[in-house]
Amino acid sequence: MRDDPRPPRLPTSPGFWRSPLRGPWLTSVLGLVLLAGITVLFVTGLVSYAAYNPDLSPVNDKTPDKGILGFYLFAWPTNPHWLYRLNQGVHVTLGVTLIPVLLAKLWSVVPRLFALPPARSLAHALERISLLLLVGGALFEFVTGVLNVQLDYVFPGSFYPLHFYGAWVFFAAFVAHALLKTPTALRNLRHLREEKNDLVSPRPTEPTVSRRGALWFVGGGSLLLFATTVGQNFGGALRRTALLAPHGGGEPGSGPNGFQINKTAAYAGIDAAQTAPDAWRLVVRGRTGTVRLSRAEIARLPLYSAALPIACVEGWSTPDQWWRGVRLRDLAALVGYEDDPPDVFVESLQPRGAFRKAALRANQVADPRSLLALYVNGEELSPDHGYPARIIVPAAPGVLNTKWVARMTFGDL
Ligand SMILES: Nc1nc2c(c(=O)[nH]1)N[C@H]1C(S)=C(S)[C@@H](COP(=O)(O)O)O[C@H]1N2
Ligand SMILES: [Mo]
Repeated sequence: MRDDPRPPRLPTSPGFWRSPLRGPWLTSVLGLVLLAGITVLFVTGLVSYAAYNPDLSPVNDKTPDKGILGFYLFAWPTNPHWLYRLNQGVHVTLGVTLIPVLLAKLWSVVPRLFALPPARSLAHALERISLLLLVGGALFEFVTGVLNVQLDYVFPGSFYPLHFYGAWVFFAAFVAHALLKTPTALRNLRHLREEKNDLVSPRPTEPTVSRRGALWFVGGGSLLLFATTVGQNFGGALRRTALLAPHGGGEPGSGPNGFQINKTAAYAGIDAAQTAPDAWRLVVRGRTGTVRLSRAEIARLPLYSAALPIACVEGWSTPDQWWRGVRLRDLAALVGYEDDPPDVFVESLQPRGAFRKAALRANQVADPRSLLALYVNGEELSPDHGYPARIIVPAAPGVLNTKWVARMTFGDL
């Protein structure tokens, strides 16, 4: 190895970057993994947004100014009942798993980010601007996503618009980048001999690990993140392996109500005096007027059971729980919608907070498994799971399963 008496000290100089691992092969392998992975993240992300039924009512829409970006929205189905659970589990678990690959990919091209001159031509300038959007967008999406899953959110403003608009900006740059680079990446993998390009250091240090070794290291990091995250999609002992997914609120404890809790009753500001049998009344409004029901009166209506999961946007979900309560469509019939259940607007006792109310679409109301549940797994709902009554709808995101329900307005959203 030649020893330069005056080693370059600025990152804009190619000789500053000395790892012998950098080169087209490593960058291409990582790039192709991200091409597949990020495409899945983008699609599951858009699907996840559609699952809120944002075009149904402003209360469901966390991104009201989306305009044309909502072009693809559709009425969210109720089948299969684990649809949102699967979609969001894939979105969050895959996102977390790809973090090491993203970091390794950025590391592998970092000399290029510093290269001078900043632009050799108009085309080159455009390419570099798109790279800035690509790198900035990727970091932004991963950081906002991880913060939403891991922490009580710390960004100014709501997570949803930031993550949603960020996704579109990022994905536009990503498509441009993938169109430009995929042919080269595939070519680089087919040629066994390393081609020289600007990623290969002109004065490499002695290698301490092979390129394949580096790839195993990145893959090992991904596997570790996967193994410590994926358990949040399951119940029981598997849940406890989800060391990296602490979110989801209070300790659920054991027994019939011993499954994941998002916001506890105390956190949501639910006062036990409001939910006491002589204080609480369910108000149901519709075509023929208003009906008020005590919990005992609801319990005397025909009750049905449905095995359905809770699946949160944060990526955790529970196995199917056994809910028992009145069918939403039977409640609709009480206020004048005998054969044509309409949309419903559900409000909870909760005084503030983004999820204290939600709208459900007619197809969700009509599904015979959609319940206003009083019981879970054979026991009264616990306060934290929504006592006196909560909504549970097949395939819907957790957000739409309103707890501590106070009022339901059918039709006329
Ligand atoms: N009133 C009210 N209902 C709510 C919420 C809330 O904050 N307030 N959180 C929702 C969210 S985001 C989820 S994931 C589920 C969680 O239900 P669980 O705590 O019974 O598991 O409740 C939903 N219902
Ligand atoms: Mo949630």
